[in-house]
Amino acid sequence: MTLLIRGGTVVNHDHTRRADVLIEGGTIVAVGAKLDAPAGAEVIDAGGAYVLPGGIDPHTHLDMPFMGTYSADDFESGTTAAVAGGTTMVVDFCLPGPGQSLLAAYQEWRHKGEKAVADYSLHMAITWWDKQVFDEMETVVKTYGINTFKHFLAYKGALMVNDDELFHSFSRCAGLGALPLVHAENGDIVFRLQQHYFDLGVTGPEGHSYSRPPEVEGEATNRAIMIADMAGSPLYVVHTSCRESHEAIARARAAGKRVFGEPLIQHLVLDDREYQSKDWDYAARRVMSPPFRDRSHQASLWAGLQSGSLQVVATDHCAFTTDQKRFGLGDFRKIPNGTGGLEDRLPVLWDAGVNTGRLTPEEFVAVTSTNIARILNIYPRKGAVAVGSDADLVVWDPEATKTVSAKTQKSRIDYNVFEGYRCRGLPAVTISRGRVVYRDGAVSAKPGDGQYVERPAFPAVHVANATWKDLTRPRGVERLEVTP
Ligand code: DUC
Ligand code: ZN
Ligand code: ZN
Ligand code: ZN
Repeated sequence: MTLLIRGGTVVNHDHTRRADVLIEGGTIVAVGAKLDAPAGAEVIDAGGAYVLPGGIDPHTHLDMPFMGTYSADDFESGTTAAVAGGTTMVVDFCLPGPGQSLLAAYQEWRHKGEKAVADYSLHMAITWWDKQVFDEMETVVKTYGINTFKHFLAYKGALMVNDDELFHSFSRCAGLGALPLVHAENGDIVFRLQQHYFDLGVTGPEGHSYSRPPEVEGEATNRAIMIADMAGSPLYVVHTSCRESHEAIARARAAGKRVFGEPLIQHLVLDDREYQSKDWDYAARRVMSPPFRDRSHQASLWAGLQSGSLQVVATDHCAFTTDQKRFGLGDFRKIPNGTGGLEDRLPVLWDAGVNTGRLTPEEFVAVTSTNIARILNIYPRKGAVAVGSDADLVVWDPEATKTVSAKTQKSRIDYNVFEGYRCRGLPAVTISRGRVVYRDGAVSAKPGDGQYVERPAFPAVHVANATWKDLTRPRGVERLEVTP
């Protein structure tokens, strides 16, 4: 199949130019001025619109067993929402059940992923530590093409790992050339604060926000950064939501540490006044972890994206219906944590970022696609409009407008946390590996069209990583070796 996108302005993270894009068999084969359409090629007239690399959302929870239920969007509805919003690849979290082998969990998640309409990849969660986990991590990296391992410092009694487990796992990541990810909230203190507010009679959704203040995130981010440094691994902090966490990351980077931070689109534009709503459903629908913050934190997150101390904008798409949220009526601790955003991330970020002058179109491409492709070691296959790259593209109309509404969204849930947000700048056409998957409001991709994307380990970065080793290690000891 041959496709020519004519008359657009191609935006990459590092340059912008008027160029046509020629695609053959799923791959970009030419980018240049006035390309001829080969016989039989389909031609898309970009009419002066932008042509961007497809969005990559590195943080989704589709069909995830969590808090007594399953997230409502699965790989079919989730990736359908993604392509309708200009995102052509998601990276979801493979979450082994208690005692489950990582290898069995991987097979389970690949099975879930068979319904994906767009490309997907997986992170592996490490939620306890033993010799089997140590051994299986190698297969996960070398055979399954997963180079990222997720660690929760929150969700005490469920997913949370302690510092000993964290140090072991980070060290193992370093040895395998993998990147540890961390959900940074101090789960012990969250647990205490939850009990405290509940005992005071705070049972509604506002209790969720009170019990997870920025300090628990700042503490956990600093701790994870120091542990990663001592283990000789880089670190990726998911859903960086507050000044305290951003400052820890910026400080670490200034000290030479490879630490990355990922704000969510929700935290960039929504704030904690939402939890004060008198409407229980309204507030509970917005319960996620970390919670929306006081508005003052938003300026810090935007500044991080502008300066490069934060690199990626994601969604943590983990959607629950209102009925599911009602599991927590009378006790905010039981409200399933999570919000949606897959369809809205690019349009809302363009409007709040590019239209306001906070981000250039090139910076928009960097934080929605290129930076994460590089961090996940799939660049330039993904994240670039370049010869040889997968033809995952968005024809982006900067003048098109819409008002976000649950009535028209592709997600299965019955509300949208961005409801009423007026966006200017929308995907006109989304292309996944050379096929049009979205145009004129309709998704044409089918379940199974999405492919699993393997991500190889990155050996070289790790030896260079620990700043700590220079001070304390005997000569010749590259890395503290931790075994089970
Ligand atoms: N936060 C959420 O809001 N949902 C899923 C997991 C998480 O960390
Ligand atoms: Zn299967
Ligand atoms: Zn999380
Ligand atoms: Zn998450």
